[in-house]
Parts: sequence; C-alpha cells; structure tokens
Amino acid sequence: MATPWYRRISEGLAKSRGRLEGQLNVLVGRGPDLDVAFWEDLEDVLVGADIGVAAVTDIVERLRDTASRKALPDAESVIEHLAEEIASEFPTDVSDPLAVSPVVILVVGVNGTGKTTTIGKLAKEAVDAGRSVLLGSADTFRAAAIEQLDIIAERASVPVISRERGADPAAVTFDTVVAANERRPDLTLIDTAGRLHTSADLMKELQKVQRVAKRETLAPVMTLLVMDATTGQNGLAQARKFDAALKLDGIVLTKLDGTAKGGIAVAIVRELGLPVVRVGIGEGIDDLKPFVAEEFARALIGRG
Ligand SMILES: Nc1nc2c(ncn2[C@@H]2O[C@H](COP(=O)(O)OP(=O)(O)OP(=O)(O)O)[C@@H](O)[C@H]2O)c(=O)[nH]1
Ligand SMILES: [Mg+2]
Repeated sequence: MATPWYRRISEGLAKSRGRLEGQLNVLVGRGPDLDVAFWEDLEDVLVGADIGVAAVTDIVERLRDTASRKALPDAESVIEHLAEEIASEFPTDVSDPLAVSPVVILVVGVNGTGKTTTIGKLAKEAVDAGRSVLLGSADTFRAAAIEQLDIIAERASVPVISRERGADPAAVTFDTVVAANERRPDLTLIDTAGRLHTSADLMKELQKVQRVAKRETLAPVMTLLVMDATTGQNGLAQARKFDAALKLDGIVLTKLDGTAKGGIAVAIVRELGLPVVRVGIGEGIDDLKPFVAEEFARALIGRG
C-alpha cells in the first residue's frame, strides 16, 4: 500500500525514476535471458544513476547470487529484487540526530545547497511535533542572509539570535549556544554561510564555529552537511572535505526533485559512511522528509 510518504517521495524522485525505470524496461524488454550482457548492462544502468561503482558491483553480485539461489527464471524476476538489494545498502540502525533533545545542530555546506531553506523546514517539522526551537544566524557574510532567517523564524514563530552583517560567525554561535543553555529549547539550529570546500580559510572559520559551539554548550552538538543532489559525484567530493574538517554526523540531501540521478544517496552512505537524515524534494516548507531506505529504493526504480 502506498503511504503518503511513499507518494510524496515518489513524486520527488520522478526525474530519477523516469530515467531508471525506462532503462530497466528496455533491459527487460530485450528478452528474458540472464546472460553476460544482461548483467553488464544492468551495472551500466545503475552506475548511470550515480549509485556509485562500488555499491553497484555489490548490488549486482548479490542479485546474481539470489538469481541462482532462487533459480529466478528471467530478467523481470531479477529486477523485482533490485529495490530490496538497493535498500540493503543503507544501514538499518541509524539514529536521527534531529530527534535528540536537547540538541544543537550546526548546518553547513557549499553555497546555495539549501541550508537556510532546510533550517526553515526543520523548524516547522519540530514545531509541528510540539518541540521548542531556537535559531542562530551565523551566516553573517551574505547580504540578506540574516533577513532570510528572520523571515523563516517569524513564519515558524520561533526566536532567532543574530548580530549585524559582517560580525564574527563564532560570536553569533557563542550567543546562540549561551541562549540555548538558558532557554533550553529542544532543538537549536545554527545557519552558516555557504563556502567552497576548497577554501581553507573558510573551512577554518567553520572549525572555529564548531569548536565554540562544542565548548559552550550543555547539549550535544551535531554537524549536518546540506548537499545538493544535483551536483552528483562532485557533491561527494565536497562531502569528503567537510567530513575531514568537521567530522559530520549526517547529510541532508536536497533537490532530489531536480535530478535524474537520485542514486547519489546510495553512494553517499556507502562511500562516506554517513547517514542521510532528511531528503529535500521541493522548495515548499513541507518538502523535507525523513529517509526510509526501502521506500526510497522502490521510488527510485519505479517498482512501488
Ligand atoms: N527544488 C528544490 N529546491 C530547493 C530544495 N532545497 C532548497 N531549494 C532551493 O535552493 C535555493 C537555495 O536555498 P538556500 O536555502 O538559500 O541555500 P543556502 O545553502 O542557504 O545558500 P547560501 O546561504 O547562499 O549558501 C532556494 O531557491 C531554495 O528554494 C529542494 O529540496 N528542492
Ligand atoms: Mg543560506
């Protein structure tokens, strides 16, 4: 039965599915034989969806195993097992850093990946669940960033801590965490300025922000990377750099609705060993969803 979550994620993954489903149908339509060409082409199709070579190799190996163990008769019956094999690439025992209370979440990432928008969505999600929220505006760099967060805070009816543009992000972080220690919100979300992972100075600035947060807080500090799914393999390279500098606790994968290569979620978990804690599937305030591996896998290949 299609749950509302499945329906939404399925719509969000329409571009990815359009491509993958089409290619899988071509593969099955070519004939039922499970010959060398079938397995090779299946690998190519999955790699083309950005699932990542290592993961694809494992997935196809397990499928071949299943095919011979269960004596699967044809291509279609193999594809029927594909979603569960993709889903099994994701660990089942992931804890959600956003469900911890109290918690301070540092939101980081490359320019324009969706950090500030995601904070708005997370604030709404938390408020709807009856949790108290505090925002910190540590993006003091970009013009209008402070106003953008102010608007988000107002819409969600949550308080925001900020300083003037150009202020030290670590100072705003300090103020925010001190306020969180006093007011004890369940969830504190700190916005940071976008930066290229290749900019050493800016990565140092972020390390300082993280250091201050960890030093001053009474709550655990978690660092989430907001990654734009449309950047594909390049996004993976960014994530590695951020993880090396900050030791990330998880990934929010945004703009899944804008890519035909949603398989990148598999590559992230596999190659970074980091959980995908939320996925963004649109610009709307409700377009952020928890990640459910099996439903994601089925929505991705169009075998819901
Ligand atoms: N389609 C789509 N658009 C998204 C999603 N998440 C964010 N966006 C859009 O991405 C654009 C940038 O979002 P921001 O939240 O301002 O990005 P940011 O990372 O804070 O940007 P900087 O602070 O400049 O680094 C906006 O137009 C958002 O509406 C998503 O899941 N899907
Ligand atoms: Mg921003």
